[in-house]
Amino acid sequence: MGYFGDVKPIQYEGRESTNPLAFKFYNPDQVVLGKTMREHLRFAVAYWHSFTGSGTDPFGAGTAIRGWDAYSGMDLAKARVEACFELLNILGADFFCFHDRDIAPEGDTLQETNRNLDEIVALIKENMKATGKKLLWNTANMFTNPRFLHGAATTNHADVFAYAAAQVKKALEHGKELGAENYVFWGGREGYESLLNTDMGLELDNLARFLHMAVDYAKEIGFDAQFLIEPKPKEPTKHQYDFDAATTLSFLRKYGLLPHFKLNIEANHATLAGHTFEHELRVARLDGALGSIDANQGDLLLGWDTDEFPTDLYSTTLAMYEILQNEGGLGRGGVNFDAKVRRTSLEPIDVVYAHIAGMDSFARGLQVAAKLIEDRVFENVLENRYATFRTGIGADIVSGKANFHTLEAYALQNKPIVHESGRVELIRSVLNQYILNA
Ligand code: XUL
Ligand code: CO
Repeated sequence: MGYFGDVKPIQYEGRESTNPLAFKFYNPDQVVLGKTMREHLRFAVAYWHSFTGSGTDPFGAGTAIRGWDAYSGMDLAKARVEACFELLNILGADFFCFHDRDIAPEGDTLQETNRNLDEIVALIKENMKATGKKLLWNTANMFTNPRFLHGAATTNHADVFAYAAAQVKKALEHGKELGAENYVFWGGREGYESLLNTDMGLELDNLARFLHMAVDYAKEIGFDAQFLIEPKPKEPTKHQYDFDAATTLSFLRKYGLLPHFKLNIEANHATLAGHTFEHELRVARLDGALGSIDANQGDLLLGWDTDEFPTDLYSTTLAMYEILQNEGGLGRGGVNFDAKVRRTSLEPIDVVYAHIAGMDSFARGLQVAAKLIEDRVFENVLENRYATFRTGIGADIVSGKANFHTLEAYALQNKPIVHESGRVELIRSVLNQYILNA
């Protein structure tokens, strides 16, 4: 019996299956638009939710019943590694992701912490070798320890900046050791509580300095992972510097960092920022900066990050539509389930059901998005809607031939403008048909 019960690797059984331990849509080897589903989706399990998390909330203790509960310290860390590779095998997921502090306990000193990490990284490496599973990305947790209460790279205290640098240096070395495809920066404490005591200019400059140093060090050690920034508008800080895709891209551009970074877009972070997931993906994509996604969904009735497993087919379809339109799809990125089972879903098998639900939702989203693209559904909509920019004065605007003189002359002699319907409701009902029938 493993940590997740007596569960065999999950198989694809098709949409009519009633077996809860089977995929209804995710068929890894099925080819969609020239690539297999496995190649398109590159599913990853998030260590922090599925192995480190326990179901705590601000009002109550953990509720999850897990086979590693009896262990502590390094034994606990080792048991979690075992559980991780067991789950990857059950799900047929090729990737996983972790923060340094998810995989090994902190010691009394940075030296001891690093030794703990080295030991677990070696164990992870053995398991990766034996199973062929890969690290989609790793990252440094610079938000849980009280040391980071004023921030990490955006702290007011230079010693904390140095500590954070030491932590990321080590994480980059471990990323290289494990052949990570990406390295993520999510700045949990990189923001501010009050402008009254905040030197925003210095903090942003320092954040950029920090990221440049990370780029330089990765180059120095030959770690060629794709660097990703994960935007989030709030939580834990009231105002996070990486608020959303547009804010983050503008920061990267200002500081000359854009050539070195792409974005890791998370669905629940998008909705917290008042955007849809697909909006954030589109903004990133238009800048050639869509790198990877954190797949989850928020509860729109709640104002915090609920990190639910993604089951909303509208969202997964429109997300996959953006990803398929992205040059090279997700490239070196993937679909990382930054998602946790609900506090009431306390049994280990719930973690398996949750991932099946998420994987099937993205697989279905992929199928529907591919069909929408094949049938040029949205392309036709746009072609009609923007037709006036293909001829006459519109073509002059787009080609750069027009100026205020020619435009004024045109407007003065023009006939009254006649508009056509945007047909949003019709388009939505067509989308429904595709989701139901594609
Ligand atoms: C927090 C969040 C993080 C990042 C990695 O909201 O999404 O787990 O994905 O630090
Ligand atoms: Co995330």
